[in-house]
Amino acid sequence: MKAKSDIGLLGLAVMGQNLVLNMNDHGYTVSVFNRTPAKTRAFKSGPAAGRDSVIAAYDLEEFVQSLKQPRRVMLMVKAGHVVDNFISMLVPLLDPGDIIIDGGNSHFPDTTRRTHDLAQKGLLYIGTGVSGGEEGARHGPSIMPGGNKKAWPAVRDIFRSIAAKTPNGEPCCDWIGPDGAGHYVKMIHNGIEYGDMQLIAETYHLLHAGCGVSTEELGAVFERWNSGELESFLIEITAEILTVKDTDGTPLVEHILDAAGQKGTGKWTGIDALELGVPVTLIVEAVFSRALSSYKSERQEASRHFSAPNIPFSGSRNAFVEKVRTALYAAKIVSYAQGFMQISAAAHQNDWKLDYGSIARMWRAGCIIRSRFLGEITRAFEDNPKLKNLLLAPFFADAVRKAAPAWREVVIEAVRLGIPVPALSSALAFFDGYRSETLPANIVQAQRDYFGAHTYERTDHPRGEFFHTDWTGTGGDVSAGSYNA
Ligand code: NBP
Repeated sequence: MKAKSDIGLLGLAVMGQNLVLNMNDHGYTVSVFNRTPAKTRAFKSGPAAGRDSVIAAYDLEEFVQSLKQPRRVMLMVKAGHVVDNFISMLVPLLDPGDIIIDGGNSHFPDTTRRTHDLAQKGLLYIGTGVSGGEEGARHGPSIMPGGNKKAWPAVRDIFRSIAAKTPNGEPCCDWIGPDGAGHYVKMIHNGIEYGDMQLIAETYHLLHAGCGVSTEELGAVFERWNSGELESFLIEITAEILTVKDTDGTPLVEHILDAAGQKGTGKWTGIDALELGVPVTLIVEAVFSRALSSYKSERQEASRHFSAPNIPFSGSRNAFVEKVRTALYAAKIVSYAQGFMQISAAAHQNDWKLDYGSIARMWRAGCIIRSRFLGEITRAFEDNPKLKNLLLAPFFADAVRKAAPAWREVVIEAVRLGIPVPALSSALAFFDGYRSETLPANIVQAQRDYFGAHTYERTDHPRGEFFHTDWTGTGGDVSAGSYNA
C-alpha cells in the first residue's frame, strides 16, 4: 500500500472515532485500526462512510505502512497495560523519528516512563490529555500534549486545527512540558472537574432539600447563573438536566439513584496531592463525597437512627439563592487556586517549566470545565507570571473578599439545616487557614515533641533551628531526626 495517511488512529471507541472524523474534516487523511476488526468495519461503513481519506486497516503492519514518514500513530485505547501492549507491538514496525501519541487518560508516571523508554529506541513519544468527551472529540477538544518536545512540530498543526477555540479564536492546545506533564495537567483538569461537579451538586441539595426550591425552579436558577460570572459548561448542562422529565412528567433527576461512580482520575489527583503535601482539600472532598454516596444501603439504615435537625429554613429564599451563588463562585475560586498550587508543586518537583496562563487557556473551551472564569485565570497569570497563588491575584482576591460574608452565611445555614456541604465548607476552611497568619500547628508540634521527641521550631529563632523539651521531666535529651515525610 502506498503510504499516504497523515496520521494513524488506533482505538475506535467513542473518542477515537470522533477524533478521526474531526481530523478528517480538517483535511487530514487518517488510517484507522482497532483490536476488534468488526468495529473498524462498522466505523468505515457507518460514521466514516463515503470518506475516502479515512483508510481502514485490519492488520497492524498494514496500518503502520499506510502512514507518511515520520509516522504519527495516536492511541485512543483503555489506559494501562493496553497502551504498553500496543507500544510493544508498534515498536518493531516503526523507524527512528516516528511518533507514538497516547491520547487516553494514562497515569502521568506511565507517560514519563514510556517517553524515556521510547527515546532510548529513537522513537518520539507524546502523552496528551484530550478532554471534552464525545462532543469535544468530534467538534473540538481541549488537547494537552507533553512528552518528547522533538515530536511537537510534527503534530502541532494537526492538534491545533482540531482543537476547540477560545472566544478569541486561540486553539485550546499548546505544548505543556516534558515527561508526563500533559497527562499531569489533564489529571488536575479531571480533579477540578470533580470539585466543580460536587460544588454544583451541593448547591442543588441545599436549595432543594434545605430550602424547598423545586427542581423546576432550580433549572431556571442555574440558567440565570449561567449568564453571569459562573457561566460554564457544567452549570449549563445542570440547568438543562433539571428540566428533563421522566415518563410520568416528574423531573428525571429525582429518579436517579444517588450513588456516584468514578473512573480514578480524581483519586489520582488526591493521591498525588498527598504525595506532594499540597492541601487540595476540595478535590479530595469531592472524591470522598462520591465514595460516601456509594454507601447507599448503609446510609438508608443510618437515616433511621439519626434524623435531620427539625429546623425549617426561614428567611428570604430569593436572597438566599443569591448568597448560594456567591458561595459557589468563591469556593470555585478556591478549587482552582488549589489545582494550580498542585500543578506548581509538581512542576517544581519534576523541574517542568510550565505556563500557567496557557494551561488555563487550554481549558477555556472544548473541555468539561470550560468557563468564562478561566479567561480571568489566564489574565491573572499573564499579568503576573510569578503569581504565587490565584487567591493573591487582585481580581480573585477582590472577588473572594466580597463573597466571604455570604459564603459564611451559606455554610452556617447548611450546618444548621443538616445538609452536608463538604466542598463548600472545606473550601471556606481552606480559605480561613490560608489567610491566617497563625494556625494551631504549634500545639501539634508540641504534642509531637512530647510523645516522640520530634522537635519544634520557635517563633523567636530562625527557621531551621530545632528544639526539644523534656516535657515531663522524665524524658532524655535525645530527639528524633527533623525531616518531613
Ligand atoms: P475505551 O476507554 O472504552 O477504550 C476502548 C478501546 O480500547 C477500544 O479500541 C478497545 O478495543 C480497546 N481495548 C480495550 Br477496552 N481493551 C483492550 C485490550 N485488552 N487490548 C486491546 N485493545 C483494547 O474508549 P474511549 O471511551 O473512547 O476512551 C479512549 C481513551 O480516552 C481512554 O483512555 C479514556 O480514558 C480516554 N478518554 C475518554 C473520554 C470519554 O469521554 N469517553 C474522555 C477523555 C478521555 P476493542 O474495540 O477491540 O474492544
